[in-house]
Amino acid sequence: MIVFITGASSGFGAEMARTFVKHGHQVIIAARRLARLQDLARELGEAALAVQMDVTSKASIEDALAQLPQSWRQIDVLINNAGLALNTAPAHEVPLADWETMIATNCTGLVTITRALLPAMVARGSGTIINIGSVAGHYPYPGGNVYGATKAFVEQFTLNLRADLVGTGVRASNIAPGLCGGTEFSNVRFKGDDAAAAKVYEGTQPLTAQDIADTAYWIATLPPHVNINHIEMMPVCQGFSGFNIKRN
Ligand code: NDP
Ligand code: 8X3
Repeated sequence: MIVFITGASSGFGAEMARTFVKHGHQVIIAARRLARLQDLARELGEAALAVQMDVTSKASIEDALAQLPQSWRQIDVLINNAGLALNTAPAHEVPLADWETMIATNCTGLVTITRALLPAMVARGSGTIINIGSVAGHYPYPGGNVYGATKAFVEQFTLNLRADLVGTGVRASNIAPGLCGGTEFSNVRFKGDDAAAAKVYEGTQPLTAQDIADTAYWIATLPPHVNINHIEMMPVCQGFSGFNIKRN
């Protein structure tokens, strides 16, 4: 299989690339930081192709796809993993620019690349799209505001893809992980405050990028008649809180 992975310069995306290559597949690894991708491509050898791409730019997506060598163009699996959370400030304080960046990356970027690759999958009668959502798309929490909303979009977009793709042979799945350590997610969210990022995982045994990669690999390699619509994952140490009630 040829697997196109967005956000492969770090975290889940890099681990997914390693996992698919370990099982004999080819990966197109895309992100903005080309040097990181080139390091990973060197590690993975000829089975990996590094492609610089900013999913917030339609032109960048179009350029990246136009430059794919002929032998890499039949993409079997698209993993829409590129994404980010910015900030944990409440809605009335968070900079609007942070919201705009999350929407541009997690929603607009995801649909733009999906729209670009989907017609060829439908024409071939096979293909798998795996979107990376979040538990934040199902459960609200303070400071989750637009991040959670973008991941709810990912969930509903995936289900609506399913509605359109019935009978085409093309599959669509949403993986919604909870607390997952060992990636740059919180470093990005806290804008380089690595101490604050580390605190998120203190005293926990979070999910790992390998857990997510194994799940993506499992979904992509199920028999072609099986579609996982959505799968929600949490570490055993994570659960739910009650409703927050302000009392006088
Ligand atoms: P990382 O920050 O480690 O990885 C995010 C990846 O997205 C990087 O490779 C980054 O590459 C890429 N990316 C960000 N913006 C863009 C852009 N504009 N264009 C192209 N690539 C971009 O985080 P994770 O691996 O943890 O997160 C991966 C996905 O999983 C995200 O969608 C996140 O929301 C989701 N998630 C994470 C959880 C967690 O707890 N870690 C839990 C649930 C969901 P570069 O900067 O080089 O462009
Ligand atoms: C990342 C998980 O709980 O930080 O999507 O929103 S959480």
